[in-house]
Amino acid sequence: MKSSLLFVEPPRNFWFVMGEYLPPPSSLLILAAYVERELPGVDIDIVDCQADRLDWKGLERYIESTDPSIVLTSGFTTNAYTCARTCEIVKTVSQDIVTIVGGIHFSFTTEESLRNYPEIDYIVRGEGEQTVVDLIKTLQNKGKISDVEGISYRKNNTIVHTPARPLIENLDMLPYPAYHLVEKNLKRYHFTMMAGRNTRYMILEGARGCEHQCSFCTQWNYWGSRWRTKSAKRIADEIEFLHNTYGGVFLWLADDHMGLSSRGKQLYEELRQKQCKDDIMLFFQARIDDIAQHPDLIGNLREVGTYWILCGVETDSQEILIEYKKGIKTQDAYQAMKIMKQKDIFSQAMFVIGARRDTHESIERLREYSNELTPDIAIYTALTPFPGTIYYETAKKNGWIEDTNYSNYDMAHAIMPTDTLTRKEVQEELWRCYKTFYGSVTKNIAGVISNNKLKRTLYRHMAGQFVVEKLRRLI
Ligand code: B12
Repeated sequence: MKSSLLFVEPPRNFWFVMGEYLPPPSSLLILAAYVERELPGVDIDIVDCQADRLDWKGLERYIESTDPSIVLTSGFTTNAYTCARTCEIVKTVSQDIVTIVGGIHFSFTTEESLRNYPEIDYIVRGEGEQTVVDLIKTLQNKGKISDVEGISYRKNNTIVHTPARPLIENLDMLPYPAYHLVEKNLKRYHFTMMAGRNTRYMILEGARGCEHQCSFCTQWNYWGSRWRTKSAKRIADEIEFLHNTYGGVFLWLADDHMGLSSRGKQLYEELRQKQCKDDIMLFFQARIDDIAQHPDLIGNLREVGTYWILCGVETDSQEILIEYKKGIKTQDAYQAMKIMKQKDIFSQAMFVIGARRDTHESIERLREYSNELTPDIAIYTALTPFPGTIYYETAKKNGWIEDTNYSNYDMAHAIMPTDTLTRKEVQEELWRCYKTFYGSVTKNIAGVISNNKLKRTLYRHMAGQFVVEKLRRLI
């Protein structure tokens, strides 16, 4: 079998809550880099429909004209249908093209996805690099598919799941993401609200998984309850490489949390030796307890380019935090916000509404709490039962899930009611959260004319994108 691989980032809807942006297809770039290194004779192409402005018809034409032997695509729950649609288009072009999908959503819904989408040939479960290389080689050599660990597929009328593949122990062995395969698009990747329209946006990965077990999150479960990190040196080298080679400025570290205690200091030591530290805008996610315990490290990381930190505050209710298995105290949030302010870091706080015990009153308290915390930006989300989470299992068992259309699983749509609120009321409460935080005229005027450039951009952008109005329309 000839081998030419086409990685597809399908046409997608963006998450309007964060305004206008165009992200690089990070999962595909990370995966493609490994395949390119391990299978040097194979042709590899990446088509990014967003950046190339291709709609579904355009993608079909692209596939027809490039005639790949294998098409690979990736998605998470809310955009999984775009992967299925990609595979469907592939099969209309030619039944002979093999389709492979991977990522969190498909890994947790293998049976359902293979049943619903006959156009998907193989699902790669979990960590993709070694499995996909093994699968491609096996397809090339017409080998025994059942010997490939970590895949699910249909055989006759049954669905076969081969045993899970062990995780890669040393993430430093992974190559740098294959940005050279999307070089013509580099100038297009941006995140207006976070860094401005013309600032080059790149995503890199420093760790996989999480050692915590939040009940609404898929990540820890997906990565086998482990947190594996690249070395601080490797992360700093990768940052330097992306900046020096491709001009990356707004660099988004994809890790689910920074892990300040275990690598904050080392990362600082490594980055302070790099010249690029003065030119980059580093973004990462961190836990509020971790920030509260390490004010100095936050200051250090500010010195080496960190300018925006996202943290999950979730709720003001200690009971709900316990239900979420979050392992933080509401008090940590005050401390964390204060530290970020002192250290001149833009703070993004994430909140969740719609827990089973949430009421109008409890959500009102959450609104007051989020206002009191005064993060630079507050993002409110509706509790979403992503397949693979503890919450999904509980919600499914109890019949709480009212909306089964995965494309709405974007955390801006209410999917479940609570004990006392209908789903519509949860949606309405979500809108009220944004209205309260961003709707205040005084605050908006202060934001739009703020001395802080980021704050100015944010408020102008929020107003320009009509985010509050878009949320109202979801009710
Ligand atoms: C960067 C990022 C974004 C970027 C864009 C990412 C992109 N390139 O499209 C932005 C900011 C736009 C974004 C938006 C959203 N995101 Co986001 N995002 C991430 C983040 C932080 C990193 C993604 C990444 O590059 N990971 C690194 C790669 C290497 O990991 P990976 O994707 O898992 O891929 C590996 C394997 O899964 C597998 N694999 C994956 N795909 C494929 C495909 C094939 C063919 C194969 C063989 C293997 C394979 O191989 C890879 C290497 O081992 C992740 C968290 C995380 N750490 O992954 C969240 C995450 C994916 N996002 C999430 C969510 C919920 C969202 C939003 C809905 C809302 C929100 N609150 O942020 C929006 C939706 C946007 C939309 N409408 O599409 C959730 C998804 C949960 C779920 N189960 O669906 C995650 C997991 C965060 C979390 N902790 O819950 N996101």
